Amino acid sequence: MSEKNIKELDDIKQQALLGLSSLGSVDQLENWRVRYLGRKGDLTNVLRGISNLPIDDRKIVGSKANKLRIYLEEEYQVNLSKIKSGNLDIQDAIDITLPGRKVKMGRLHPSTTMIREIIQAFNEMGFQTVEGDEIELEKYNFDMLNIPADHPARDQWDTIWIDSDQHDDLLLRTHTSPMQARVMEKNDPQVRVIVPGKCYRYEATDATHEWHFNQIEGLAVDTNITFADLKGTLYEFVKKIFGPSRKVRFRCDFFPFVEPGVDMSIDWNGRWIEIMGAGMVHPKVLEAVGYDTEKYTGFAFGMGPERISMLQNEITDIRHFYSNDLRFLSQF
Ligand code: FA5
Repeated sequence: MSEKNIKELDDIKQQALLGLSSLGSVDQLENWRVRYLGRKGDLTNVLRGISNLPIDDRKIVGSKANKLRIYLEEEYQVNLSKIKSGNLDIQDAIDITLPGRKVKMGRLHPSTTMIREIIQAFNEMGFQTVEGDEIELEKYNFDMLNIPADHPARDQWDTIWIDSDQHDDLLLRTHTSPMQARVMEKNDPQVRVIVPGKCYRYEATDATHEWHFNQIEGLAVDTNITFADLKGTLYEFVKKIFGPSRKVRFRCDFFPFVEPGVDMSIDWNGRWIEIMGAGMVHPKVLEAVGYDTEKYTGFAFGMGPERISMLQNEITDIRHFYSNDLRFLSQF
């Protein structure tokens, strides 16, 4: 008989403690007290029934029930003072008189904003966006672009090589131009793509040079593409980004993968700032991907969006972009 009562007391204890753990206010605690310790409460019922038990059981059950009553009363007091001191009472803990504070929102990095703006300008001119890997093979970064191993032009792109047991020809791409070859290898003409992405060079940094930066490559290949198409496309791009009256300068430049080659600069308070290299795709590059050079011609360009953002937003040092200073980043 006493076993049944003892089991009943154990159950009451278990339920009472479980109920206690989810209480948050004085009212809830009072309900809890009435349920377990009140005149008609679960534990009081057991205590009342003790007089009907056989004499031996009375002692055992009575002592256990009394211990439980004392224990639960103590728990009640402890929780009451906790709630009153604000530790537990969630409702009372919220000070609704505290003025609201503005939530700090994140925002796009200025490089990302610039890249998206440039991509949009070219998408509107019919260029499709593709992306490539930052870890590249020497073959695509150099050889396929008419820059063989002994070519002095390689020095122009100081390369960060990747140590690997299996490969001795892995590098962090120094420009986005390897994607020219990769896109043409996979697609027959016509091609009209824009390729944004990160590039890396082992070079000293200064106000206009970072060792890691973004580039946006452009490539158009078709029948009858001429240098006039290149100039027209880039003028249109400058108009879209800088407005109709910004001065632009083309100058001859050398890149082994174009012929003729140019660089394009933008007027910045009376100074020319170079923003991209460009030119007509070299026949050797077209040949390397199996294009018919009698039939197809193309133009290509590669620009630095951080440099363009500097011009657009009057930023005097490119190193701000990656120094993670919120005073700088939050201005854009
Ligand atoms: C190239 O990287 C050629 N691949 C561009 C090209 C593509 C030419 C297609 C012809 C045809 P260059 O090293 O000049 O060229 O870099 C192109 C642009 O990337 C620069 O005009 C500049 O805007 C940006 N750039 C280059 N080096 C850095 C650097 N260290 N930090 C920031 N921007 C850079």
